[in-house]
Amino acid sequence: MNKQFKRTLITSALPYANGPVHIGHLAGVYLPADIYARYLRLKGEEVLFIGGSDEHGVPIALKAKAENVSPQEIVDTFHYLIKKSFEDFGITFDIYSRTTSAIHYKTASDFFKQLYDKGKFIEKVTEQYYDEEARQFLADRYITGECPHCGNEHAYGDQCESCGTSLSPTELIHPKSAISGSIPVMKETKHWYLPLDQYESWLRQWILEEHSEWKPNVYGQCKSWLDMGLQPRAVSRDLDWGVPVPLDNAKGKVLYVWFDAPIGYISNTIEYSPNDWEKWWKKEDTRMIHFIGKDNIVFHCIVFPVMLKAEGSFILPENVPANEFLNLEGDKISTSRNWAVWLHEYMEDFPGKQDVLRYVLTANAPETKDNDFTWKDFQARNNNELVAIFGNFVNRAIVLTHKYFEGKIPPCGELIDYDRETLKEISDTKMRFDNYLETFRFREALKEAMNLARIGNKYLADTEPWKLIKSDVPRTSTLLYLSMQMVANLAIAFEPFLPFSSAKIKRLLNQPHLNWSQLGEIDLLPTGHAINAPELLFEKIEDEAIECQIRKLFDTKKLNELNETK
Ligand code: B3M
Ligand code: ZN
Repeated sequence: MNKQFKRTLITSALPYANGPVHIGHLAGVYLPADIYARYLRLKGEEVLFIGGSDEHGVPIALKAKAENVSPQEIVDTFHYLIKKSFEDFGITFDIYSRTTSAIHYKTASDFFKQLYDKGKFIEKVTEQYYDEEARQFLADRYITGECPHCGNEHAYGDQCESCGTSLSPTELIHPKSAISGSIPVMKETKHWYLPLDQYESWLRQWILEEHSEWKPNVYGQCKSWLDMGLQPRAVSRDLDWGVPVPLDNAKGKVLYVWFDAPIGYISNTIEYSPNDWEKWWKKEDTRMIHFIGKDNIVFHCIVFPVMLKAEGSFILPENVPANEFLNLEGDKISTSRNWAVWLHEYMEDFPGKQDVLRYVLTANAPETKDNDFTWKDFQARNNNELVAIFGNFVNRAIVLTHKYFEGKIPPCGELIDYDRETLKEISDTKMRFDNYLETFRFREALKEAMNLARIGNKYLADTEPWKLIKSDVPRTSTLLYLSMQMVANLAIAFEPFLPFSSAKIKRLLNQPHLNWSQLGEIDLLPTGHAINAPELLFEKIEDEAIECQIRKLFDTKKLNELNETK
């Protein structure tokens, strides 16, 4: 299907506001979404990039109980911390809002009500654990007990974190309420279910037939869900934290967090643009793209589309380029075990070096398989690639232009074969570049951008203008003319990936107006144009700084081991 789209709605998973964000979030979701948004904007396309905090769900309610504060206090703390981290790293959301906003409550309840009125839900009464002391039903996470598989005595009703098995609360041996510590009893409760099974054949057609271009990891996961057969899913919970179920007989019931959270994309669009939000959600010529991590695939490819389809007036996602996971120094990133590089801590330890992390995380993004972040690799990529190639080339070209031509772009003489070959390499790179960006292959795209810097670096190393200046000024002039055009090209090519560095190059070039369509051109800076004094783009990261980070992780590991043996 070759649809013509007029605008692109980019959504990125709403992080739970119960902890800060780390490199795994950035690499898996927010950097790719931001690169894509920046790329489309640079091409002059109409884009809306939606972000926000997911502030409901049992873990948040539990954390609040444990810390003896209200859930609202928890989400307030983390919402602002997360928002700040995204700003620091240059993630260009058009809006970053939250699911505790009044507009979200209204949008989510209206959505539920719509489906309810249209008869899209089924009602079911089931038996669930109930805490008679606390007088409330217990969400799976609120029940702890012994894992039937490994004997861990602190397993949760939905999962044993020790052996990783998914559980249902009735499988726990000696179940206990996490609220009062009492032994829960079974009691009847009514909930509303979305009958996913009724949408199975439609989903098969829509995903498996019409979207075979989705990434293999996404397509494969959808196929296996569909092949296993879908079941009705409850969209409500017995809980006191969340959007209340908007029905008369539903006291103490809220919308299931995975029902309200994706509606957050809609609420945030309404908040951003109350008068014409519908064009983003209801027009066939809008292309919606969901950026998420692999654990969210079923919700974005199956559950949310079924909700949208059942409502009937909304568009469906055109693509869901989900990523795999990023590990840290060989281990799974874990918030509870503090095994992470937190973005706000990185900002303290490496001020001004956001682009270095953006670079490393994109170069090593878990696009097709899980990947590993190591501090040694971080250092090597900074020192050997950003400093030695990209930074070195830009700096040399600017320094030499100052030294030999008083900081003005010199005239371009006749080109020789070597120049033409170099320019050909640049245009070949550009051809591949756009294709990679269009198809969400950002690692490859970044490699091509870096390749442009390599071409420039090699051009100067091969032609040695610092020697030639003594014997051949006109040839030196041509070399530096072309080199400076390459520098301008780098400012364009790197802008989606390393926006801070790109802005700096533009400042050094004294040329704020460079746009995407000019990529590959060699008359971006006219002869006689004055540039600014050189400044380094990147600096070497010393062993000491890296060792310090590794030590910090080592200490965390020791502490975790100590806690685990207790
Ligand atoms: N908060 C899960 C997560 O952060 C969830 C995403 C919601 S997207 C609508 O992995
Ligand atoms: Zn277990």
